[in-house]
Amino acid sequence: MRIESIALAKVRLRLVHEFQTSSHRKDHLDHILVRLTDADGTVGWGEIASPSDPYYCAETVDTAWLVATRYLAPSVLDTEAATPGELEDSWRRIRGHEFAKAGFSIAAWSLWTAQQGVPLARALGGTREEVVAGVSLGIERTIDDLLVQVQAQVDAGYQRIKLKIAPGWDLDPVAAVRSAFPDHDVHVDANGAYGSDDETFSHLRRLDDFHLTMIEQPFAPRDFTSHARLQAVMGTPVCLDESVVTVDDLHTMLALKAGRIVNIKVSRVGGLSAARRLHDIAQEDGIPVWCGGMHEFGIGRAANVALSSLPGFVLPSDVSASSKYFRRDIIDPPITADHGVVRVPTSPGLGVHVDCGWMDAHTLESIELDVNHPNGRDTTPTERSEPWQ
Ligand code: OSB
Ligand code: MG
Repeated sequence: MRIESIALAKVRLRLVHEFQTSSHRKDHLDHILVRLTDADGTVGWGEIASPSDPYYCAETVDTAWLVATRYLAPSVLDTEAATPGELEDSWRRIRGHEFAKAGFSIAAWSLWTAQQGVPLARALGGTREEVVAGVSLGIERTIDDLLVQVQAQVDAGYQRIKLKIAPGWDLDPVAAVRSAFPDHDVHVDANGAYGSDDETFSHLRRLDDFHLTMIEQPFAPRDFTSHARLQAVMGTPVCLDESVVTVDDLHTMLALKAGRIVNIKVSRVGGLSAARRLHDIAQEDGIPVWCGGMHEFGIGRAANVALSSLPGFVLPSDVSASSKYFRRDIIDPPITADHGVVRVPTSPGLGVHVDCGWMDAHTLESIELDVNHPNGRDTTPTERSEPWQ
């Protein structure tokens, strides 16, 4: 492939239900969609699913836009590559900015697999025809509100429920959900909100009573040693999310026994090749993995579904149906789940169709770069209907 043009669009979709983690609350998402076009006209779509604010990781939508327009797009423009990995090599010297890179990586894989006529999942080494999805539920104002949310998702067919926790919102909501849903697969995610003092350790150990599948990222991203200390005294498996960005991080986790499960997020690790590498290492070490999400629109979601079809993804992934998040997704048809199970697309490439009209109607800003406009030209739609629907 030789990339002839690159289009970037910052697109806003409102969430059907606002979402609160240990750090903040949000009711909409601004993701950057990446469209790479090859010299032969083949198109590949990707998604930069960075949060707007630097609370989950250091990146934001604004840093991603800067890095995408100033560094990533110029590095792929007019570059010849035989495989997605070769295109990813063109930005190897850029440090960090994994979310921005992931958007380009997904687009490169989408384009290449479309060109080869193979489904993305198969090209990645996926072996499953369907993947089991779980839902991730935010912190609610009251425990009753949370129980309503859990009931709605259980009614929708999901078998695995992940609950966000934070100091002050942990044992009581978890006890309430466990007693209402004694047989469901329940796990908790703290997004690094806890301090690592002795009192917190004894407090978190009490979660062992609720036979949770795992506790995800209780401590700060770089704090591998506290995760190792907690895992040594806790029966519930510790799962790392924010801590594992690179292959070295995974080796550190394994060497220190800082957890027993890994959440692999395409965005957090810088793309599909990196995600697959982490999967391969975890599989060699017998560590179960699952695919985490960032409330992706249909493009990023399709990439997550493809990744989740790899054999080491043995736990339910955060790849629930589009309808859990958006009234209408930017892909048509949207991603659906049947009893919490999502089918892996079998058509070539990403296997989803982007609804460009709906996307344009929600585009806040867009730019296109090609050999005649290497610095980009503004393509922001002038007639935007209602970016808030
Ligand atoms: O920690 O997995 C996380 C969303 C935003 C930031 C961090 C996380 C999440 C989720 C949502 O849990 C997962 C999803 O449904 O996409
Ligand atoms: Mg998490």
